[in-house]
Amino acid sequence: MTEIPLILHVAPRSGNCHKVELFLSILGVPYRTATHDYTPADLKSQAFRAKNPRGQVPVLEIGDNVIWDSQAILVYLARAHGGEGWLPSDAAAMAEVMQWLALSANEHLFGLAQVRIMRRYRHGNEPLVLTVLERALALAARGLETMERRLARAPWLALDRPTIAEMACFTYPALHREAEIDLAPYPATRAWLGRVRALPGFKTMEGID
Ligand SMILES: N[C@@H](CCC(=O)N[C@@H](CS)C(=O)NCC(=O)O)C(=O)O
Repeated sequence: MTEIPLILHVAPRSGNCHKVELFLSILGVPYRTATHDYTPADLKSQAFRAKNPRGQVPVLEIGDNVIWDSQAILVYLARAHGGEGWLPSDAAAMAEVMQWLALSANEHLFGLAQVRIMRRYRHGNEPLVLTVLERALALAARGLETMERRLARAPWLALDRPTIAEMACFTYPALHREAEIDLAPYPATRAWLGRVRALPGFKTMEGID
């Protein structure tokens, strides 16, 4: 059986790309890289957004499968190439590993990585100091746009059925009124909120209409 070649989309000095290259190297899995730059013409192009709606690296292509997000790529590689060792399927052990991926995706990305960018690699004319609200609004829009792109062509976020991706991504968009964020530009996401609400056993909370 011929191996499907792995293509890892990267950009210079990206710590998130390094996480993946580190693991590929430890696993001894062969791959080739496609290097991008941080200009809107590259990472924010329609062609690249078709691979990653967030317009970010890393992205891993395995034939027709395209995976974005360093945490998701690590999970894929661990299960596809690492057996039970790097990401066990035992419920408690899997959750213990996932806690640290969550820390990497939150505190490290929005703490250490942001401080590094601000102190060293601020690109172009991006203002150094955005208010906390401006930064949060930009991230909110990127999250909602990413969901909208997927939900415009599929009923559920990850697979052809509800998964824990729905559990993870429902609540804050559903609380948009409290955040004073208008969901009018996101019709597919609004329809999806309705589908999640219709799941058997759905439980609401104050602030969700
Ligand atoms: N949560 C994402 C974050 C990816 C990320 O922040 N990538 C940076 C490079 S390290 C990027 O593409 N920045 C360009 C941009 O956000 O426009 C992941 O873990 O892959």
